[in-house]
Amino acid sequence: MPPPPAIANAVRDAISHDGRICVLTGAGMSAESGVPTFRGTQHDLWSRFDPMQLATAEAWRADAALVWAWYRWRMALVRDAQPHAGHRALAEPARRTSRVTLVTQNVDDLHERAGSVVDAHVHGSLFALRCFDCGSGHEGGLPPLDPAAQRIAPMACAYCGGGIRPGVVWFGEALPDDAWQVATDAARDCMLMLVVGTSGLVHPAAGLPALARRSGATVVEINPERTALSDDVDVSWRATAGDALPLLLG
Ligand code: BV8
Repeated sequence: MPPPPAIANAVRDAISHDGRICVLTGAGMSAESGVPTFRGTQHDLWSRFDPMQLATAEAWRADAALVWAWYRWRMALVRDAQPHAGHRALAEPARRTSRVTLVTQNVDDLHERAGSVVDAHVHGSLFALRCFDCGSGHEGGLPPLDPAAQRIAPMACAYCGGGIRPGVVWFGEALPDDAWQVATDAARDCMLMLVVGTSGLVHPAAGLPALARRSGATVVEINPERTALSDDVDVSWRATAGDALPLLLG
């Protein structure tokens, strides 16, 4: 199934006019690599927990061992996952032109492992560990994981003894200034924005497509389902990232 002509033409126009292309990805980008989405219906060890509840500083203060076990499970799952053809297709144009800015809401490293340079991880990274209390980075390795463990005491900070947390942005926490600046600049400056695999429910990242559109860009959504963004994009392609991106960019 070829890309819808409107989308193929938008990509061709952007490239032929040497226009900037901003790609915004969400959890759906990693779904075909086996990484569960936030709002999907996966049945696993953690499906009885609500990520919105666990991905918070409050949850960490209340039960850091439960939250840390959830992240250790997610880190191991990402480590075992492989980038798919969609990740690799996104990495191609970036090698050919510096006009592509990749902004991701995802905290995994699948884009990087496919060869992309991620210009902005607006929600941080699973693997950038730091102290919850003093903020010091933690470069050490991780102790062996018991995959069945549902509570794992966080490692202690070498400097202050506080708990080592994942370097992600929890709900209620501010996005990293530098990543957010890159993301908003790219949304304002791009001629085309490809929005791949996001429900458009998490702010302020969910506002990036509207910012791009207000700034004159063509906004394309690639998602097998309708989303909160669908009424405000120029064209939607009901397709998965792994199917659509190789057809569009390969
Ligand atoms: C902040 C890291 C202020 C953690 C994540 C305005 C309006 C309403 C609410 C708010 C607002 N402003 C702020 C808020 C509060 C809150 C928020 O947005 N709440 C919503 C949800 C009600 N936002 C925040 O708290 C943000 N912080 O605003 O701070 C502030 C300012 C100054 C000082 C202090 C504070 C922080 C938000 C970041 C939260 N952290 N991740 C972790 O991962 O553990 S967000 C988390 O959701 C992931 O990063 C994920 O990427 C992200 C977004 O979700 P999606 O990526 O869209 O994933 P989802 O599962 O929802 O959808 C998947 C989609 O993929 C679906 O559409 C599906 O159809 C599609 N799909 C499935 N398979 C495929 C596919 N697509 C393509 N191919 C496939 N194969």
